[in-house]
Amino acid sequence: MKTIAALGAAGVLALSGFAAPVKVIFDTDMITDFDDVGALACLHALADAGECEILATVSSTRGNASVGAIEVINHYYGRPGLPVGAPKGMGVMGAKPGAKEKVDPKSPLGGKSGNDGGHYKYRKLLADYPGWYRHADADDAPDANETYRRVLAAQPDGSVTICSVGFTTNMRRLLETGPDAISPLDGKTLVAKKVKLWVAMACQYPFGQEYNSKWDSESSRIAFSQWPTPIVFSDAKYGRDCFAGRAVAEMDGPRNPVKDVFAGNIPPREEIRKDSAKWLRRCFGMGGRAAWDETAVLVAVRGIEPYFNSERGTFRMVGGKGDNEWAPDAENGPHVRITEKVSKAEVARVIDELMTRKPKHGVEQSKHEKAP
Ligand SMILES: [Ca+2]
Repeated sequence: MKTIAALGAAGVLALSGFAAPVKVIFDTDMITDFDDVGALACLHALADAGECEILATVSSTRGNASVGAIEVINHYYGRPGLPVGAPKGMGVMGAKPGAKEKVDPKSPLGGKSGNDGGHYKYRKLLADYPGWYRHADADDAPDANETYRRVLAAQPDGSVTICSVGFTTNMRRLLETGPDAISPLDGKTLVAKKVKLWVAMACQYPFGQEYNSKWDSESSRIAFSQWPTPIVFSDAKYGRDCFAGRAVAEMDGPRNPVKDVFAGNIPPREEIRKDSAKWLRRCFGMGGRAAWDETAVLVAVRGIEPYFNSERGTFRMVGGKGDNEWAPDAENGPHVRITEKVSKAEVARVIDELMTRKPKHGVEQSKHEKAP
């Protein structure tokens, strides 16, 4: 069994420059912000280049268009059959974090004033790309536990990287699964046997509330404290001023769902320039949107070394309100947090280059030119 003690954070630091394609399960909230779309686009571009193999793409939210949005992007890149899933019975519901009510998938599209926390962009994606998805409502998708267990059971030992850019609900639920028809192993044993690494976009460094950790904080507490493999964190501080996506928003050529999402949600340069409060500049920058999730994909597929330095330490959830802390521990820290190495502008250029690549096996562009 591969444990943190056996491989250790020190071993993670050497995990770069993989010769074989990295086997990745991608776990995203796809509920409000849209760096998730950039991250999934980067992952597909890296798969097209033979750098990774995408095993599954699951949502960490439910009662919304998250799974359908994932499927639209998978379809664009010519991988419409990728396994998907969503949590059942717990987790962040609806289109606004913490919402108790389900959002009606048939509700009017487009308006930015609705109480949907920004999920309108994903419902719009489904409306604009009809026929490109199988699950309009994430609640109709398979249980993420089943997807995880089926995919993991079929893979070689110690071969799978999980890249999470959303909530931790699925990881917690997976750890709590028991033996079933898919595998005689319980969740924790299955993870320890099959998973090499969990790359998590999480952690407010050095202390605070981070979006992905806090909204299902009990799952974060359980998952991060009980996870039996190394974990690398791409923390909120790293990504918040690494801006990417304007390149894809402004690229020439036919429309596509990645371009649509970024073009529809990045403010014009002039608007940012005039923003006296500098709020837009902090959120978007001239380069696009903060690339929290895309950096996690780079780490998952290319490793830490090409673009990042790192710090060993311990991540833990503290209290009951979704706070976390990071305690540096260069000698014995079980976790790793990425830090700056090459400039963030250079990292953003790498991300932009990936996001603007034409899909290798993508659908015929002409087929969706007719969409509104
Ligand atoms: Ca996300």
